[in-house]
Amino acid sequence: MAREAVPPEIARHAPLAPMYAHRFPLGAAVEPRHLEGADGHLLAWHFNAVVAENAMKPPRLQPAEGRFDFAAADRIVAFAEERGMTIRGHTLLWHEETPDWFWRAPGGGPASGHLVLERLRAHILAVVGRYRGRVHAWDVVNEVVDPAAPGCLRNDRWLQVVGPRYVEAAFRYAHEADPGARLFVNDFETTQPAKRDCLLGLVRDLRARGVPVHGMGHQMHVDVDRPSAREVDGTLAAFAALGLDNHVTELDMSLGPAPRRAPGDETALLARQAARYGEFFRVFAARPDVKAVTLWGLSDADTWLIRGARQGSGDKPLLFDANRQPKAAYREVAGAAR
Ligand code: 9MR
Repeated sequence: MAREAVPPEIARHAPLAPMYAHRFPLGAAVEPRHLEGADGHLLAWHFNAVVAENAMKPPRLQPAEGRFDFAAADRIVAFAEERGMTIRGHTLLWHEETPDWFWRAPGGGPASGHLVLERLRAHILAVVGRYRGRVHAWDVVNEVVDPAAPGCLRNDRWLQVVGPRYVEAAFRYAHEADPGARLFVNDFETTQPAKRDCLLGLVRDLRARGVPVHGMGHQMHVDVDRPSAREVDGTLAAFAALGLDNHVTELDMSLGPAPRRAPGDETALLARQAARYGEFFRVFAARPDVKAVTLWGLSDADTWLIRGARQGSGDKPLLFDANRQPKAAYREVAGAAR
């Protein structure tokens, strides 16, 4: 995007990131299309950090073995670097986003655990190596924990084919590729006690074995009811007590399931949302272990909560409305910085 003057309808609102500059970078998840036009201006005006919502996922970066496509990811990185924004990397390993070729042996048939790990190493060295010194933190593994599983690790293909050591391997490869990068376990519902205990156990065990894990990524896809800011604070404290950094990696706040929303409810829900955003940011600002906060999108015009199967949900989870104008939530977040 050429650096044209910021349109007045954006420039008339105080930019958010500088209000938190003394505490943590404030980021948004974007697709390349958000680098243009009104979204590009909104991103550059209010945020000083960025993460690729999808462009750095393995099937995008390596759709076929050895064939890399960095075009979309590079555009996001270039936008950020031109503006001095920090960049998080998402993600190196996720059961939902592992290309099928990972699991196939060259002659057909299933790949061995050994081959899968070789492929993981090649992928991570290529990706983390390309952005070495530029992407400051990586979600190395995403959503690997399941409190209902016997050993707390999700019973997915990674576990079935490689066994539990895939987690450690991913961290070691990432560290090998960029010893300066901060490396994270990233997951959702980290305030849920059983899930939290699994995650605490996982990172404790990794650290005890000298695996380079530096932080916990808390997605925080929350809603207007749950979890409470106090529960969030308690969870952050539990990870900080292990000496880990906390990153809030995918924050958004759903108004809740559309069928349960009565007509006319929206005003009250948006007010509740605003108040809770304020409470959450007060917790983040008060905790030195919170080293980054990222919103999972820019505005209510385009978020995963209104795409695909959720189209028509009428959800409005972010700080800016569908016209890219600040919501009450923006004002509460700004207020919480003071
Ligand atoms: O927002 C993302 C959506 O556009 C993708 O279709 C989906 C599958 O790749 O992933 C969404 O982002 C997810 C993130 O990568 C991991 N945590 C949950 C996020 C929301 O589903």
